[in-house]
Amino acid sequence: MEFPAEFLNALKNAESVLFFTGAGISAESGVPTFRGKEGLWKNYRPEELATLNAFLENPDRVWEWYEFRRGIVRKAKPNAAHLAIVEFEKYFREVVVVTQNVDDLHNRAGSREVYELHGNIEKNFCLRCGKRYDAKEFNDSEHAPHCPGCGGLVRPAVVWFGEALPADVMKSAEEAAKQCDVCFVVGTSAVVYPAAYIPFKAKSSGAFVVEVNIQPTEFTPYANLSLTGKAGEILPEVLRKLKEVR
Ligand code: BV8
Ligand code: ZN
Repeated sequence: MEFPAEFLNALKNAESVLFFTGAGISAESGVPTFRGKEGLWKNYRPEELATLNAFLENPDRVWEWYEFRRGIVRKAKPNAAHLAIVEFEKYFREVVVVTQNVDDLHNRAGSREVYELHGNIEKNFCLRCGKRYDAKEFNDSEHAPHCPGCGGLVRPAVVWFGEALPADVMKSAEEAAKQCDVCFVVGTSAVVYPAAYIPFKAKSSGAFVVEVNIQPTEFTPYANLSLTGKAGEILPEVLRKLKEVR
């Protein structure tokens, strides 16, 4: 695969690289995307399940859907794209991952600096006292569990529609976007806000922004370069080229 000189120069001179990732980076691990034809949402519209109201209205239905997704995620393994990002850490002072995914695959791949803007499906917390619990503490309960401490309802520690993103995580992500020299936008339809502001923040701070996707997205017109193809094929290709230029 050939890459334009401008991109190779940006990689050659970069100190800090940011990877902004969405569900598409986990597609090759067998984790369905959200809005693709085989999307997780296929029987439901996202707003129907990934909201606090939906959970309060029918805790067991939403809990069951997250248990179904945890089953998929636990069987999944980090793929060549996640692993290539870890390899990048050998070649740059700083490699930061800002992900919208809740599937824990960047952590499991071994990335050192990961900001999970939408939380993590392996974590829960009590709605009443806020106590945090690992998903494994309520393994296979098909009912939304109650907090052993106070009896409150326990929910997945993910950011639902209409909920604020964790302010500290968003702040670190924005900081990373401002600092980075190259920003990869990988496997995201770039329609969910405020997360989708991150690549724009990188761009407006002067980063060279490269999109990696199997098809054009809302962000494509703003990218310096769009690499069309699967993340699991393209990122290892970029890494191979990187070894020649760094
Ligand atoms: C909020 C966690 C207010 C749960 C998720 C403007 C500003 C602020 C908010 C809004 C706004 N406009 C609208 C809103 C509201 C809303 C929103 O953005 N709606 C959208 C749908 C229009 N935003 C919110 O509600 C946010 N909160 O605004 O709160 C507030 C503020 C202050 C105080 C109080 C309240 C919260 C949004 C977070 C929702 N939670 N997930 C869970 O996972 O169950 S969102 C969900 O979408 C996932 O996190 C997912 O990651 C994310 C984005 O989707 P993508 O990752 O992009 O996945 P998608 O399937 O769409 O695309 C996959 C892509 O991969 C495709 O492009 C495909 O081509 C590509 N692909 C496929 N295979 C491959 C590939 N690419 C490469 N290789 C492959 N092999
Ligand atoms: Zn509690």
